[in-house]
Amino acid sequence: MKTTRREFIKVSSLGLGGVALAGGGFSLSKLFGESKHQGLDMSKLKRYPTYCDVCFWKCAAWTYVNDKNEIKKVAGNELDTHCRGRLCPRGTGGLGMYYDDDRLKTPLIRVEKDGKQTFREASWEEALDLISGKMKDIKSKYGAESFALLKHGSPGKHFEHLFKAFGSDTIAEPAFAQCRGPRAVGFKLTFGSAVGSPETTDIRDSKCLVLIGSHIGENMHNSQVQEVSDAIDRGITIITVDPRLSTIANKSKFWLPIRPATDMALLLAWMHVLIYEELYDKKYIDKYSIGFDKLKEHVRKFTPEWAYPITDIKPNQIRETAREMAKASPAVLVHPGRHVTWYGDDAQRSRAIAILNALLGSWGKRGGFYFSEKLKVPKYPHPHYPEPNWDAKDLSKKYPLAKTGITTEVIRASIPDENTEHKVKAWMVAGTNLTQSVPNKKMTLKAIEALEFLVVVDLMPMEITGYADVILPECSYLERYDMIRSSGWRTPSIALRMPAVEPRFNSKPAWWMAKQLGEKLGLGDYFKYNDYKEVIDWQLKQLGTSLEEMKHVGVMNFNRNGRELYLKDGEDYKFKTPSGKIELYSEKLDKMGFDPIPVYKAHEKPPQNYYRLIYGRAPMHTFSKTINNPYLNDLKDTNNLWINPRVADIWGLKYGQEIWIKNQDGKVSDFPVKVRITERIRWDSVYMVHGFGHNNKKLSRAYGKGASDSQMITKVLVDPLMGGTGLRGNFVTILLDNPHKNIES
Ligand SMILES: Nc1nc2c(c(=O)[nH]1)N[C@H]1C(S)=C(S)[C@@H](COP(=O)(O)OP(=O)(O)OC[C@H]3O[C@@H](n4cnc5c(=O)[nH]c(N)nc54)[C@H](O)[C@@H]3O)O[C@H]1N2
Ligand SMILES: Nc1nc2c(c(=O)[nH]1)N[C@H]1C(S)=C(S)[C@@H](COP(=O)(O)OP(=O)(O)OC[C@H]3O[C@@H](n4cnc5c(=O)[nH]c(N)nc54)[C@H](O)[C@@H]3O)O[C@H]1N2
Ligand code: SF4
Ligand SMILES: [Mo]
Repeated sequence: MKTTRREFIKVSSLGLGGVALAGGGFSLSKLFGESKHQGLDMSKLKRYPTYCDVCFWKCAAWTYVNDKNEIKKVAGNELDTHCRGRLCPRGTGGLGMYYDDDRLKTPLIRVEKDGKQTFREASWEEALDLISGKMKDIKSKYGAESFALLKHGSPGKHFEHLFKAFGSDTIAEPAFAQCRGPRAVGFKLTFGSAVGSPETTDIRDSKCLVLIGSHIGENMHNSQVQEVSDAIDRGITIITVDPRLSTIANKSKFWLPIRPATDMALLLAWMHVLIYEELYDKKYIDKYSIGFDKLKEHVRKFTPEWAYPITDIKPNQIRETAREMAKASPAVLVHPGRHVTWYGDDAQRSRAIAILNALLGSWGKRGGFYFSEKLKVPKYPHPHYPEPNWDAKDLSKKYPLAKTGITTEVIRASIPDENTEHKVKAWMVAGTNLTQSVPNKKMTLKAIEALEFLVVVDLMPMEITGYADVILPECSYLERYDMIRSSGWRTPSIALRMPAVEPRFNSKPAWWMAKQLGEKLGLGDYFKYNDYKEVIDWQLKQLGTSLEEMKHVGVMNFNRNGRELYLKDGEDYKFKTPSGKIELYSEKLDKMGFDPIPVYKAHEKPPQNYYRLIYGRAPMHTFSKTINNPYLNDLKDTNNLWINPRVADIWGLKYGQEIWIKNQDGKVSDFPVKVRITERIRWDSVYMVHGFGHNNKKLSRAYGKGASDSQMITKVLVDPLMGGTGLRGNFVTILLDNPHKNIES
């Protein structure tokens, strides 16, 4: 289907303006006023550098503070490649993380009172003594390895150091098995390198961009969105494959509304067209790859006519889009996506995407994938970490290509009646709302029930905190130092995060908690500094600058020192694969008993009256963590369920009607969700934005608003290569009446 080009969602237009326009008692307009600078006299404000923590793009920014030490604004740093001086709406609204009065305020300890469990306030000393005591206790009973760290983002890094010093490398985060792990594995197997974060996609110079379920524009990764927006202005061809007319699909030359779970068939058919119409980059393939003949034979039968009944995409559209890609080659990007844990064959689908890029000769080419360069920040000296007897990777042995811990395997090893080689007895959870971000909540809760101890470090009273024995309140990124941001990019850069104000309430930075715990555990040698800024200053001096200098600039960009950004014509290049070539056929996979070339395998279809549950991002929210943010909640306070008009007709639904959903395993949504009837979604699927449906009443704005996709994901399609948890194999049906009515009355 061809669509007309419309103006693409611009970061700037959705940025400050969007947030400032929001009404409500706690809106930015109140803080900023109405004029160009929202009524602020910028000359009267002091500014402090930071990098944004609302998502993992880590845009460098300035925090503006007035003479009463009130934060007035967070704005992009002009020097920064991640944001090019402009923050996305979430970044602009980041000060809501600071101003949210629902924040955790002081350490809390679970106690029993009159036969009921409750939290009581505690001093830091008491809470940290309790935690270090438990850590020692677990270590002496079961070994340090049995104390696991489940983490995400900045706080996790500080605790990782503590845990490794303590003797535990039982560490995992959702960024791997719930996010981009399959992509890293698929690209590494093929090119010997992953695409990293920020991705090494050269959208700036690309002529054709293919997006496979990657919804840039709703996925608001800042400079990536800006590059796409610029590319649209200069006339790039975009091909979007998505069962939903996403924002970017709406701006694409081609929207292919694929039947969900069948992308592999389309990828194989595209390879077929490129090879059999001789459109692929012959010189590139001859010079850099191995296994072409096997690939050619493999895809011989995967014609567009074969793919049509599987994917619902017409053969002429498959051919036409393949030719568009070839026309732009090598300045063409089949985007690898980011959240790619979909159907359990995700590493193989990522590999198919990598192979397609190889056929188009785009890896290492302008407008394709560039070679990034990153500055290595020297490690602050500390003794060697002790060698643990086992670690998280040992828990993931059945997934031979998992290069890092798998959250779900750490969780499984915490359940007594699961047959695992090692047992986990206690967790620290830092910066991850596990019950929302890891599927199969029932399993997570079973593990939590069996744990001897659970400590949660968070900013907000998120659901996971409700299960903790001890809760430690971290201060927000605007109130703390953190590690130096060092980015791999076209050119290397570093950025500083420093506090603009003192922590609110009785909250503390993660580095401080880690150091206190370290000292209580007799690991003081690993924390030989009084303040983390000493670590940063030492590191910056090794890099030829200093904390003082970085406070003035926030960001420092460096020249490239290593190889060139792109491959030169005919350049010899050794890929970091076993053969030194791009591996279209993988001997390694073959030896491991996996398909050496990706194969299409049919996935389960929705049963009658059920629809596949798909989900994604909204531009103004990050996962579950921003839903209660006063400013961002003003912009969007609930999600709704996208339903095709054909389906709405069958059920007699009206726009805006409240319904409940039930999945294939009988799981019913806690809260109702409003219906959005739209042609923008296929009839076999329903769609919602992830992160809503919070069930902790302490989140005054987020509680009970919308439905949680996570709650419906009880079935997990596990990737046999690397343990990724495919989340899109769940089906829901519609309940018109409140299923909780009797329980509530
Ligand atoms: N169903 C479903 N599951 C998913 C996804 C999905 O789309 N749908 N997406 C997947 C993807 S791509 C990813 S990357 C993961 C993301 O998974 P997570 O990173 O776990 O995402 P959140 O649910 O936002 O949880 C972040 C937690 O960190 C807390 N936090 C925020 N700021 C701070 C801070 O400064 N310090 C501390 N200590 N804590 C802080 C928040 O309050 C929140 O509890 O989820 C994955 N899981
Ligand atoms: N605003 C905002 N931006 C974010 C984030 C955020 O929380 N908020 N999170 C960041 C993170 S950590 C990540 S990992 C990325 C994730 O962002 P992306 O990797 O871009 O996307 P997903 O969330 O996986 O993609 C959802 C899209 O896939 C489509 N889809 C569903 N099923 C199928 C299918 O079978 N085939 C195809 N072809 N498409 C399908 C959905 O309709 C939807 O449009 O976003 C990042 N950017
Ligand atoms: S993309 Fe937005 S939320 Fe993410 S770091 Fe940048 S400004 Fe912050
Ligand atoms: Mo992610």
